[in-house]
Amino acid sequence: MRRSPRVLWLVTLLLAGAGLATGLHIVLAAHDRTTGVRGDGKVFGSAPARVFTEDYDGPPVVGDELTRVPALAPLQPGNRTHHIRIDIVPQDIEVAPGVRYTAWTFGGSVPGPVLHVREGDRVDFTMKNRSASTVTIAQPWASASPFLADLVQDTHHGPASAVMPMPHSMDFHAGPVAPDDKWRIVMPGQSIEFTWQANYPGVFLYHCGMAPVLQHLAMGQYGVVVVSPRNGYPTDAEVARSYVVVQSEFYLKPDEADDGMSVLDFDAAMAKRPSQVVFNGNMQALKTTPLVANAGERVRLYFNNVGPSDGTSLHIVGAIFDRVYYEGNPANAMSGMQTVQFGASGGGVLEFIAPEEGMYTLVDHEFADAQRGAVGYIEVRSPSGAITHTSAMMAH
Ligand SMILES: [Cu+2]
Repeated sequence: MRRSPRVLWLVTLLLAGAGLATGLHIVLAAHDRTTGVRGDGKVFGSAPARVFTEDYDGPPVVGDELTRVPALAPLQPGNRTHHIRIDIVPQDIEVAPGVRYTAWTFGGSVPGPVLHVREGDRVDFTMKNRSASTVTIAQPWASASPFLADLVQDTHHGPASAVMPMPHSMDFHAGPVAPDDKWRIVMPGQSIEFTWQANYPGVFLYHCGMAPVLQHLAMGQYGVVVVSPRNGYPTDAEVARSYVVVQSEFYLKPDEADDGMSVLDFDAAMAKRPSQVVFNGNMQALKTTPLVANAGERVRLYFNNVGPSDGTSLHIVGAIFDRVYYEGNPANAMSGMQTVQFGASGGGVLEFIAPEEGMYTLVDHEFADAQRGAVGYIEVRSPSGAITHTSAMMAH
């Protein structure tokens, strides 16, 4: 068993988690929770989270609103309540050519599923910590969610089931709630249910909040929630194509006990020296499968820079961000930006007009990070969608 050397520190972390969880429960008892709807439609306050055990071994991701990057689910008209499940499952995945590690994931991939809701929607969320059992992530459950159907098509991760018992939690940046209640620690085999209201539009991070958070983020526990504005963005009618792009860092080193695998290099994470910086969870994701647009189209990116510890200077070689809604809020509109900066966990909606046929490069203009992998291609075809032009790929 290649993981036997890790058993000791896993047990140590489990004990630390149990101690922290007990502390949180004491804090919870002192809270008074009231529910209120404000005049502007925002809701603050919801029922306490419920931690329980369930005999559930079904699909790890359930909900029509959940997709795999770069896809975004369509929205139904009006406000609604979304009943979604995203379980925690460890998976062996590849993040760069020849670099595989046992990721801690939400739903089976890094990043986890993209959730799309509308401002004012409610999310009824369920999550089971299945880190102690083997979970098959795609088949036979592809119909449970577009995310799982998309994952069957994934050509980059090459996921394989893994077991790594560990306490985890879920923190939705999109949900303003008491973190010591909703984001509480869930032990292996336990489940949690809670509700939150999408009060603000934006492109929000979600992630595990178990200490040390740096470790759980670096291991792959993150994804994004897109909350579309109640009244849309001013440019909605002009947008021809939309994509979700998530930037994140990995801190990996070869596993001395297994020459086929890598493991977390926590010293490198503390020193902010990533081994890879990638778009959509894999160094090759947007290189071998470029985003596509036709010349003249307005293209929208829903972007989040996860970190866990580094910012980004997002740029497209050959294009200008015609309109940017910083953090994804239509009130934060900016125009004509060459480069947009995002700190760790920051996001936004960025639009550009595809100038003419050719191959464009999405890049973190902090070029040490581009060297580490933060490069993706946007293939712009002719206005009719035909490819009539062959270009040499720029070297980055
Ligand atoms: Cu975690």
